[in-house]
Amino acid sequence: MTSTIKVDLRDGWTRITLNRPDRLNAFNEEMHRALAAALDEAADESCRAVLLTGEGRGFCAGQDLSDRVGTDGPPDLGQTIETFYNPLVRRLRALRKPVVCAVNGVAAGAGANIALACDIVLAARSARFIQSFAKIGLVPDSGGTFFLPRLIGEARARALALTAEPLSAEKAEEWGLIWKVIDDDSLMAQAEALTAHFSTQPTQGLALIKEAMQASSANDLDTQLELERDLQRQAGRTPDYAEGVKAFMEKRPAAFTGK
Ligand code: T3D
Repeated sequence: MTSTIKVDLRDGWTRITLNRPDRLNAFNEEMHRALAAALDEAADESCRAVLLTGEGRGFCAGQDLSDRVGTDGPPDLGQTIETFYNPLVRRLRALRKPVVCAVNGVAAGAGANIALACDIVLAARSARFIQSFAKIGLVPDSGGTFFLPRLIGEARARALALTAEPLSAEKAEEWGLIWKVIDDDSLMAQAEALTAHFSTQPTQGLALIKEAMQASSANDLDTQLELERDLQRQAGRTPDYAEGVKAFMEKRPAAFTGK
């Protein structure tokens, strides 16, 4: 049987590919479980960066809707959100290393918001982002109502969520929803190069940057300043910080170990 997730272990980083291309990599329970396991493995310190992408012409079409027909009575969608989607977003955010997302094609429903939960989103020029939920009577999940207004402002967030209109990758970049649009045929090479680069960088420091950025949405300036102080204290105690300063003074590239 074909695996719903492909995991490629590279030198210091991991590429995870959603692998249900016939369904545009829509999520079923098996894929959720396999992805959770892959991300748990990527939490190991031997992995210093993660690349998430999709197989075929789509990145991810959200929930596999064929699993939602023919049930007796209305399904308890809160249950799947609680069991699968919320833990997935929390896992991505909690990984103490950069997660790059290469959106290789359409990202719809939860698929769009899972991309936004990653640290850096690169998208193929042909990709589209669709908050499909309204079309089927649902509410954006997987952090959509959190990420969208923060990234692109409430007016655009509300319109995307209420209309379910597709947003082109170019517009997504222009609006600040994602980091960069890349020509389709260079997307994977550039995404892999960026992830490989992160795997050679001061991993503890990058994890602390992630932590600071994440906390800022809920904090006022004073609280954030205090957090920065505390995180800087931690960063300053890492061997990679010592190496970074030494390498700078010796005018040579730093040899970070991720410690
Ligand atoms: O239920 C819960 O647990 C609650 C959680 C919900 C989270 C969610 O994500 S809800 C939102 C679910 N997703 C959608 O509503 C998106 C549905 N898909 C689409 O609107 C379109 O497929 C796309 C706009 C994404 C792409 O359109 P297009 O024209 O490029 O491709 P297509 O022909 O529609 O899709 C290709 C195939 O994938 C097709 O199968 P076929 O006809 O070749 O056998 C299509 O049925 C299948 N597919 C695409 N998306 C899904 C799907 N099959 C099942 N579920 C899907 N989400």
